[in-house]
Amino acid sequence: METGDPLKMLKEWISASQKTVVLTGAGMSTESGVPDFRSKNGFYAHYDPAEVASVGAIENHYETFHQFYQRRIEDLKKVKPHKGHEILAQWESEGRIHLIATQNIDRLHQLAGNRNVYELHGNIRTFRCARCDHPAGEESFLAGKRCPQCGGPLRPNVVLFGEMLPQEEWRKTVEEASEADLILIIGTSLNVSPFNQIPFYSRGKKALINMEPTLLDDQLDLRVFGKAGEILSQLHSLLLN
Ligand code: BV8
Repeated sequence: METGDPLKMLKEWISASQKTVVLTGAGMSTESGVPDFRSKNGFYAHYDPAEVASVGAIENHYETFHQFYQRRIEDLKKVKPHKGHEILAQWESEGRIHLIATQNIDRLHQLAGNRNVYELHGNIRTFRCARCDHPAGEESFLAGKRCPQCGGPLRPNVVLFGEMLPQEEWRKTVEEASEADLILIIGTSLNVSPFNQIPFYSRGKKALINMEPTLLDDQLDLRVFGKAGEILSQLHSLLLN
């Protein structure tokens, strides 16, 4: 772990990096008003992940599953990217960052203007039948409709616990990470695998911007504690000078 002012150190690393891959989690979106999962007032304080975000949830607790996603979809209609998202979009256009691999399903990175974004935990903007995979629309899902093809239950195209991550995006993320000289991890508890393994495909430096320590801090090279939007704004100002 490095010593000295972590913010200035991180600014130097970003400045010097030839290839930076950014990994984000729910902490990247809380300043847009989207709750995270494992903080004290996060989603999992009110919902059991096994009941709402696992494959079994659809078969055994469809009502709770449907309510969980219905609420998140409705809430997302009111949120927009914050300063931190906008800075990451500017950094992509300036060539400072190469790729964002996100666990978030809110598409705020894309709304802010980032084009190289891999959604490794899917999204809640597109839907399908949980039984026959027939594509479905948001309004059908929100209305609790069944699949017109087979009568099965509808679901968002998120990656639930026990499901594989999208293989092509996963392969490309691992490839980019293995060539990166800086992995910048923002707003995640690094609880969930295999996403939390991505930093370790890189031989480069691994830096964290987060409100609190994560499970893997002892394997990281630098940590800046604070709010993503604020830290990214400070880094942005430092990089301008
Ligand atoms: C798979 C649905 C294999 C989408 C989610 C036992 C031990 C170890 C692993 C396992 C195990 N049992 C099962 C597993 C594997 C499992 C897993 O990792 N479980 C963990 C939790 C124990 N993983 C899987 O099942 C994955 N699939 O492994 O498949 C396989 C192989 C063959 C065949 C079939 C399958 C699939 C992972 C599922 C991902 N989907 N939910 C949704 O509804 O969103 S997980 C859920 O957690 C979300 O997706 C979310 O993206 C993800 C990670 O959460 P974070 O983003 O990190 O959010 P969190 O709240 O935890 O942390 C936020 C952090 O930000 C906090 O530290 C907070 O302090 C900070 N913060 C907050 N605000 C700010 C901030 N920081 C800065 N600024 C702020 N403003």
